[in-house]
Amino acid sequence: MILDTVTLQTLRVPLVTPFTTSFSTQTARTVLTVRVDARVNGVETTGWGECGALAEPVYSEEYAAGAADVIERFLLPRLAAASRDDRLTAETVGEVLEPIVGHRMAKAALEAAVLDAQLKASGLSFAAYLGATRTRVPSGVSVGIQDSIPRLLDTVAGYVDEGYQRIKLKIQPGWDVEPVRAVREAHPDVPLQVDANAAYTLVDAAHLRRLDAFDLLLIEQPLAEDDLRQHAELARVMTTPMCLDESVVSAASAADAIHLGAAAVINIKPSRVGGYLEARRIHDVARASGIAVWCGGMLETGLARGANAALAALPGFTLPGDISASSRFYAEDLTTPYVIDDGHIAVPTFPGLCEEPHADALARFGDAARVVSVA
Ligand code: OSB
Ligand code: MG
Repeated sequence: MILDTVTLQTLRVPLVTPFTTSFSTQTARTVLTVRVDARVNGVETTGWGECGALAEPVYSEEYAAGAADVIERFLLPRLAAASRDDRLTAETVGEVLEPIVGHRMAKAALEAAVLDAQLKASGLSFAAYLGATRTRVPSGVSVGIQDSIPRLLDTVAGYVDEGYQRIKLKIQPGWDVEPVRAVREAHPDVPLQVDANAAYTLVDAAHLRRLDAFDLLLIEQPLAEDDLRQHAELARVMTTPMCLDESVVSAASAADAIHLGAAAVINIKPSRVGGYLEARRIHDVARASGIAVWCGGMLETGLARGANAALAALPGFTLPGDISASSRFYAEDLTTPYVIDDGHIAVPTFPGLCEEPHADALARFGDAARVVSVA
């Protein structure tokens, strides 16, 4: 692939309802978009990616403005050099950017845009490229921390009525056992799980064990990102399966977590791990070890929601992901909205990872696009 230009734009897309986790309340998604204009074997092609980084470094150390900076200052010059040496493909982006430490969400956005451009040039869908084995994936929903238990029950009932096949409740100290008990009593059979976003410490082990009473599919990331050994210790005293999100940043860290007994389940978020290709490697590692995986989310817009669905259509994704309809977060998506149909999201069949975003949505939600020449 020969790169011509890369365009960065930061959007602020309003959320239909505030989303509260143990680390923040968001009322809009700040999303950095990457557009790549390139040629593959002389054929002009355009690809799009979005960066998973939030506006603030509260989920991980990355944040949208920082991602834009590292892309422009350090990542694009390396991609441009690889392009000039004629060794740039989606499959080489990872190794070309490897000397820059960390910044996985920034790298993932670039890899996605290059991959989208490459697949569009050859007319191949992302699902076909990956070897996906399903045409639709079961849809789960992540439910933020609410003001009261009655409000939580209303919110959950609404999602159950829409057909969501699995409910994930965000928890934090002071919002855990009682809300989970209330939802379990109202929905005795719904597949239910919780996500603490690292809000607890091992001192809370006895308290967290009370969650074992509610037949949860899993507990996601109760402890800090670097507490792998402590997660293993907590896993030994709880019957609820331990799932890691923030702690798993690569296939190597996934293998470590599995071998330490810190993860019985892994949430695979393509952005968190540096891109879809590393996400597939984690799927492969987990599958070889008999560890279940599911696809997590970062409030993706239509630029990445369908690609997540394609990833989740690989055979090792045996639990429903945080792949909900566009309407879960957005009144207006950047592309044709993803819809929930019979509890599922359809895996896209169009070439590439995403549809071209609607120009009017980019104009309404976006700042001035910044074209970076890379020739
Ligand atoms: O921990 O899974 C998480 C959103 C932002 C940051 C972290 C997380 C989440 C979610 C929402 O739970 C998942 C989604 O539906 O996109
Ligand atoms: Mg999580």
